[in-house]
Amino acid sequence: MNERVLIVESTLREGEQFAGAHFAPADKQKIALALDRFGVPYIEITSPAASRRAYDDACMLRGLGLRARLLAHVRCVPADVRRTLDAGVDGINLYFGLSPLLREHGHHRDVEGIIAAATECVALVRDAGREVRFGCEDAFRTPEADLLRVCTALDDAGVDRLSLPDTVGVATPRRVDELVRLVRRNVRAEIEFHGHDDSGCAVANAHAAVEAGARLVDTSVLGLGERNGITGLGALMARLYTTDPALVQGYDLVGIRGLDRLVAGIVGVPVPFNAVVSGANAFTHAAGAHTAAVLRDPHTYEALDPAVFGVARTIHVGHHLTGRHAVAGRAAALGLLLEGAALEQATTALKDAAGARLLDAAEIDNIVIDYATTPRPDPVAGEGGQSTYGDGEPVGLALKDHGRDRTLKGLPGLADQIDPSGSVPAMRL
Ligand code: HCA
Ligand code: CU
Repeated sequence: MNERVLIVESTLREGEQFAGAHFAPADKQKIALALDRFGVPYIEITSPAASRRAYDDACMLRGLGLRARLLAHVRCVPADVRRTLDAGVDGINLYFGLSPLLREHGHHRDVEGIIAAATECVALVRDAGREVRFGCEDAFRTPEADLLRVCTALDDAGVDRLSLPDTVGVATPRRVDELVRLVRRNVRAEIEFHGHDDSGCAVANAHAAVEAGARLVDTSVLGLGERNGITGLGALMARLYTTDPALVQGYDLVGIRGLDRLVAGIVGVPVPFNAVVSGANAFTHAAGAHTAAVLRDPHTYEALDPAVFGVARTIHVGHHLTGRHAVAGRAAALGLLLEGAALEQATTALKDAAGARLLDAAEIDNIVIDYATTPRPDPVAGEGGQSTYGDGEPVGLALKDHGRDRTLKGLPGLADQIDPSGSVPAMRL
């Protein structure tokens, strides 16, 4: 059985570098507690040597008594390391730019100079009895010989982990596989991967790193980070779960949506519509052929079981591609019977109306109701009478149309759900 992947959760470090992110101490506390509940073994934070604020925040986070270990991301500068040790973190993630570009335009040290500076700092952390990691910044644009020279030297110096960051998001899964295997063959330390998403491969690259034997992966909630960010926590969980649930054992997958919303709210951005797991329509089926098949067996069009993530599957009913199975399902959810010729007519009417323009919830339900006036003889007990926006607050479903007022109160049937867009009725199965 596969071992679980160890997440180094960097929302409070890489995520803090997202332009526009400002985490007040109370925000950091909320995020750290939520990540701890989620089950991450490591939380990476900004260097306590970076500012008075960063130092105080590190002390505050340490005082929370988290199960997760706190790792500070610190330059290979002895004074910074000492200050960080004073803050009482569990470990230090050291780093140095290795690629010719970062050497030339950044710190101007050669490979031996990098090794000397890093080795001194590794010794300081080890002497203090804390965990120590070295990160080879821009590893994927560094000549292999230089990378191996640095990795083997710091492995000899006693680091617990060596990280291979794809700092500018140029790597591909195949290249990640090669480089992780190459470094692994030559060192004793565990391998960590940190991948940026500039060209859209951050999750795939992290997955490739795991397949190649990396034990740790850096993530942030929603992938927040420099530029367009890094491997997203929720997306990586979904990817790993799909490969083998053992890879994500111990993580509270049901907590992903809450975490995404919490951090999005703090940063002041919406949860992206296409976010893995948390996207508004991540578990919504629309086309008739899909909905009919999903109603028979969800595996037909679902790689992920929404229940694993605490989400309800929804069937979208207001589309010109909506099929009769979805319409019958919606009628059942409303406690009505709709079948045979009436079902065909209702489906045609719905397709025609939805083909002309976007319909709102009431309009769609009125079409269904118009063709299915017979209450279901065998109502299924359920919530009925209220719809919800996503899994958020309930809204009364008062339907007014065709000269009739219909308030669907206490109707038996499957629970209703309306897409978060508010305009599209869907059915929770
Ligand atoms: C940075 C760059 C970094 C470091 C990663 C690491 C990267 O912001 O300092 O040290 O694990 O992407 O290389 O985030
Ligand atoms: Cu980074």
